[in-house]
Amino acid sequence: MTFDIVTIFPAMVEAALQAGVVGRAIERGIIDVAVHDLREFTTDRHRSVDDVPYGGGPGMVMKPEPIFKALDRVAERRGTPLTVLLTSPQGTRLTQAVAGRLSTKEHLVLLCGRYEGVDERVRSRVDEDVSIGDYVLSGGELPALVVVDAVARFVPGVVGDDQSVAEDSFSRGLLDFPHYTRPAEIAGERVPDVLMSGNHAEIRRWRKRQSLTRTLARRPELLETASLDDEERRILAELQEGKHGRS
Ligand code: 4HQ
Repeated sequence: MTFDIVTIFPAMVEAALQAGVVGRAIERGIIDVAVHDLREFTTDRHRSVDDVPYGGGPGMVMKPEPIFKALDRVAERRGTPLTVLLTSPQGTRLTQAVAGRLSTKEHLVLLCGRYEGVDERVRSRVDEDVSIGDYVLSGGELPALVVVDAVARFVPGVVGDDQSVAEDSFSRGLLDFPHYTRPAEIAGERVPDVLMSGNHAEIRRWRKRQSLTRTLARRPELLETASLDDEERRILAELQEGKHGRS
């Protein structure tokens, strides 16, 4: 799978892509990510990527020509079909399900908006707007990186065996259970005995109960769509009857 990120801050995006799971996947050639400096597609002396809004008002608008040229270049290099995403607060909210759907595309292009946004005519080249949440950011670079990270994790081989995508709490629609590592006690707080018991069936049940308890307390709406197995349904029923305490 390939990703092309069109931005006026290529250094910011490139730095982030070198870290962690995504950085390793790029090194190994499992995904290919190219970052395109929008200014390279300008033709004027000042390399302008923005201009004043028609109709007046505050702020600047991203000029369409450099964006069209950048998209033409990406299409030339990658071939078709290209899926062009614009990061915008008006977009489809990114969820684990949306990330999974986007991971079925061969070539994703992420257009990072800055200023007040892009000239509306850029839309003719955009397949979908994507939002990472309801808050205002100063540019689309962080959202683009979020999309690449969440989508790339669905590409086979990107996430190592020991991590496992299927067992990711969110893939199952539940919040994660608590994690502990050594030491067994710190600042008077002990690791729960069950985790040191070596009883793997009981550990699995404890983790399920923890996930369900947290989800019920913090994100009860997730339970409406979560895919629960028989044991989880039983534990949830118990929790809802108020049995077995609070945690
Ligand atoms: N912006 N999710 C302004 C966002 C955003 C978000 C992106 C702000 C682009 C021009 N994008 N521009 N939230 O706040 O995706």
